[in-house]
Amino acid sequence: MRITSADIIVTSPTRNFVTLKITTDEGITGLGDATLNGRELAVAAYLRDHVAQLLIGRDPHRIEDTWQYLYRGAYWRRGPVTMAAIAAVDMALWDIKGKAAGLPVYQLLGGASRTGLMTYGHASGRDLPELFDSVRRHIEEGHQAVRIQSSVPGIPALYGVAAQPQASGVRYDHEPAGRGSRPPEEVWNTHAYLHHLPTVFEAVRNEFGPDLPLLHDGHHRMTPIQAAKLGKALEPYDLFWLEDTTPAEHQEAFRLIRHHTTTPLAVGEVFNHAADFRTLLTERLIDYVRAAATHFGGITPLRKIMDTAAEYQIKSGFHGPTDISPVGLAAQAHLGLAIHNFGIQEYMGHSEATHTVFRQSMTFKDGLLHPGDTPGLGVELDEEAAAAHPYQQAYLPCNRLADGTIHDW
Ligand code: EZ4
Ligand code: CO
Repeated sequence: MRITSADIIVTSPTRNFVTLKITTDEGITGLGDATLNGRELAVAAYLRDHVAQLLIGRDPHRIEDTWQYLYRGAYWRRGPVTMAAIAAVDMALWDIKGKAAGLPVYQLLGGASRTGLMTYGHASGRDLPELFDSVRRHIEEGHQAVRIQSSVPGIPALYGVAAQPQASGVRYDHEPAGRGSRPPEEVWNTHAYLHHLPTVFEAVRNEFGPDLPLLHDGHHRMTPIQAAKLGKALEPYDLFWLEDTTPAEHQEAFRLIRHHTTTPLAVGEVFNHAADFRTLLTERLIDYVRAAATHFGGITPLRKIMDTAAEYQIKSGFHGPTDISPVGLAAQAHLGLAIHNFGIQEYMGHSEATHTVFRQSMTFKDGLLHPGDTPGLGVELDEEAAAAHPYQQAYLPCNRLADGTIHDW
């Protein structure tokens, strides 16, 4: 089998998605996700102008060799644009291999280690009643765990908190994506946040009892000592994890956080290379790997980092927001089903418009996510539907302190 073409499809059903479609001389096609929120067209150009021509004529079965060729052959290593592009090729080749074998990708990765994937959804509220309603709705939808984000008095708009009640159709703070040519700006106040958040968790525990697994995302906004303080303050509420406390390129900073708190830690949604995790894993400084197949170079390297993590009793908690396409989500669902050290899968569910463009075999029932048994990744792209939703500029927000200083997002 030989690759005959590699096409890049950019579509924007509520959010922008970049998809690579690889076609072979045997008529089998494969899909890969290359979506990098806010920098989508850079990855599309990288694939179209520099990668597509390298794929023509190659044997699609040679996944490892193709990965190494694109990684080492570029000379310039790592980086989110490069690794999202390589990820798309890797996923598309796994998709093709599965279709050629007549097997879902999880079977090629060793077969299922469980019946399905435990998930968590994103509950949020501008006040406690709204937050409680949102938690109840997520439990009714089948989530076994819930991420808790809440407004903070004195901060007008906040990441992770829907701008309107979620029942009114606004599913998330950034969906539909904030269209426009520059990021919206929000205000941030770490002191107010650190003061308020433990009171929210106390209220949620009082309302829902001790058994519901609760998560929280700090979105890289704390210093290491602030993160340590928050982890300690949240200990009575027994979190499943506390995510992205401090920018994790400072891997050594997690030593300080770890020494001060028993709250489990998760990090890595912006990582794109195994080296980003080296100190965190080998010193057991975190509990969950947040990488996404789409941003970490695909299924192949994500499998490798999870095998390394297993040596240190660290589990998966792959990044599953709606700015990863159904193809990227399927890729990590197949991997999560196969690996032994699966932890939890973030699952927000894509919008209806996204489902008209990407047709999926994935199911979410009885509280478990399953990638389905269709050969390959189990996602098909309706190119006509995709064309009806052309790319639109859209950016995640950024934030500033009260005095105007730009802060980590
Ligand atoms: O901000 O996906 O855990 N989820 C998150 C997401 C990220 C976006 C970035 O593209 O932190 O909301
Ligand atoms: Co996050």
